[in-house]
Amino acid sequence: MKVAYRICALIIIISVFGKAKEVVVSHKVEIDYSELADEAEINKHNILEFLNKTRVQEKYKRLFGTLLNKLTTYTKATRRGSTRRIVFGVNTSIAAVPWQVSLREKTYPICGGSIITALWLLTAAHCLLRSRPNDLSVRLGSSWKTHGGEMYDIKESYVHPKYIRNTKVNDVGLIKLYSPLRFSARVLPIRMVEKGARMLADQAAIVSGWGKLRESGPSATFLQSSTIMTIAMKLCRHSGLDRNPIDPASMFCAGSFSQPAPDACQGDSGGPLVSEGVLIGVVSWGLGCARGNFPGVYTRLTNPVIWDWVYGLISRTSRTNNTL
Ligand code: 4AZ
Repeated sequence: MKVAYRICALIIIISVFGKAKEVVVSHKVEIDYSELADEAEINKHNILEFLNKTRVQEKYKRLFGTLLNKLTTYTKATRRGSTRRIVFGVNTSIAAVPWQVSLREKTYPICGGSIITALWLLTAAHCLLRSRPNDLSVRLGSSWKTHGGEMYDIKESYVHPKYIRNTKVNDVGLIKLYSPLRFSARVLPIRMVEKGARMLADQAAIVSGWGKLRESGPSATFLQSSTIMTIAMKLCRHSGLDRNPIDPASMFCAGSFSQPAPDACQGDSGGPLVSEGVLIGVVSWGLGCARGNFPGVYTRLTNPVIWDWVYGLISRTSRTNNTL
């Protein structure tokens, strides 16, 4: 009987300490049980007596209380933190979205973009309007906004000829690099959607970038991403957005308008929206960020007016390169 008690008590101790350790590891909350564990080890032959000592019970309660406090503080901090991300996004390694680039004007980050070939990057037209190619550069292959990866100068930039500034119709632009990229696990192109492909509503897609973490907040230093859903045009037009014109030919909506939900924000513009491994959209515009009733608006890459222009440009230069 006594032996059975001892075994039970040992199991309890091991599982309690084991659990505490698990929690500690998974949440990176550190608490030192070694003193208690050492004492338990010394007293293991008389484990019940050891556990029943008031001193031990007090100590255990105290330690458990500390652990609980730390966990509560940690949970509150992460909850607070999560409202500060891409706007409800999560920290994301560049290796998960290796096509993502950071577009800079005189080293100041202004927009996102996507690698579509070794020589060409896709972004939003409105990201290219204010600057000359000489003032632009890109950082790629890094999860951090301000360091790591590689910086490349830009040789040429192009804005869609039918881009309309005040309505953001055909909001797409292309960037040509001086020399082809060396691809790696952190620098890879993304396949662009097929021309005229049928786009479905309620499809999951990943949006990423170093844009603002909340509407009038700071921007991310570490890459953020979030899974959002494509929204049927009929529904989108009934959202809070309908005060502003949504051009169904060159735009589509994604995100949510029934509750505050993940959304792109200022600085994410030009960045990718990827569904099932295919680039379907470019972050274009919205009214504020993650407000609930205003989903994000993305450039519709399946639109032949947009698709033909992109392919026309990138294949014209690869033909020219072939003849060199
Ligand atoms: C912007 O200003 C911007 N919530 C981009 C996306 C959204 C809002 C603003 C979508 O670049």
